[in-house]
Amino acid sequence: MAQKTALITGITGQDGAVLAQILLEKNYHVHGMRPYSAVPDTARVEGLDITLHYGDVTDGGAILRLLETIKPDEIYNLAGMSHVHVSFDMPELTANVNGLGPIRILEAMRLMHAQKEIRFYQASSSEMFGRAPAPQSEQTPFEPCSPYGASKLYAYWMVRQYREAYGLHASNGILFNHESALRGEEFVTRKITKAIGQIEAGLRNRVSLGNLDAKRDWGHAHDYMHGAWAMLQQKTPDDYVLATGQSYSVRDFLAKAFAVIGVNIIWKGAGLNELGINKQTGQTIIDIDPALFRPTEIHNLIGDASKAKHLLNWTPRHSFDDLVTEMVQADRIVQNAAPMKYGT
Ligand code: F7E
Repeated sequence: MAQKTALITGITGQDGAVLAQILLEKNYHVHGMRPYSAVPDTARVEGLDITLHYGDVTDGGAILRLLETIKPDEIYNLAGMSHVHVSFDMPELTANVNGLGPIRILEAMRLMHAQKEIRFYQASSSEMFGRAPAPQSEQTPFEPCSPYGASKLYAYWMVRQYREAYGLHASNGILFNHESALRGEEFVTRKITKAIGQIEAGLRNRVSLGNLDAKRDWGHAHDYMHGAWAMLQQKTPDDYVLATGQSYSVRDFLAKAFAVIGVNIIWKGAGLNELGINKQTGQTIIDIDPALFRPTEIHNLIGDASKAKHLLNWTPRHSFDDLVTEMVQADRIVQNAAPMKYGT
């Protein structure tokens, strides 16, 4: 079989790095598009046999030229303004990158359609479900409650529009939260595991967090990027939810993560005055920072991935316990044996 060529936008993020490794293992030529950054941002893809190109989903001309140059078989659009809380402060940028960005790629594909069929994956998000009651599946009506969720929902509909109107092979992967040791430190799971490593090493005393009672369906990025690849191997484009079907609160994540280093938490106080105390030492290790609460919050996400299980034969291989343990172990400074790498 001829070697395939893939283009990954957002290759410098967690998902881009994990997907690049998966595609290299499958013998793809992997090209990555990355935006200009004044500070080094390629640590996650260091040493991988890939070709990096400057480009940005806000620059339609750059995208078209890139597609004409590398003529990919598959495009994975992982570029995005991915932080939900930040999207409240930058709604226009969020809409431009997450909402219009995919359209610039789809337009370029439309222009090239006569020359070559290109398959397109859009990183849609469980954040589009917002306040819709759990469990959420492909049939659930969307109710986004953040600028991020609304921007992703616009892109979701435009993917379907290009698929139906112009016959493009374009699919939406509606992915619930997915994490790994490569997760950005601004997301709650990695923020917690990074802090645990530092607290254990005596480099800090505590971690400040926002809403501890929000529940998320947390899976492993490696499982989810494998699912993204599987979507583009289908003859017909479609939309799929990827999720574990189980949800845990931030508080549950904290308890499991601290337990990995042998620390039990006792909760004292309530609301903004709540504290997490190290049961063994009596020291405060968790406190609440009101600035970390969002103007509107999603309280509970639980995905129903039956369609992906049935049609893609996809099933998550990592349990919540595996995920938490892997992330904490990777961030341990004391007796840290694990290099920063996603699990297999
Ligand atoms: O927040 C709560 C916060 O920022 C998870 C992105 O990949 O998944 C991710 O979005 C929960 C929220 O992820 C802190 O309020 C408490 O309820 O890790 P997160 P997210 O917003 O769910 C979806 C599927 C995406 O598509 C997004 O791109 O944790 N929380 N305290 C906190 N969150 C953060 N970040 N920091 C805190 O201190």
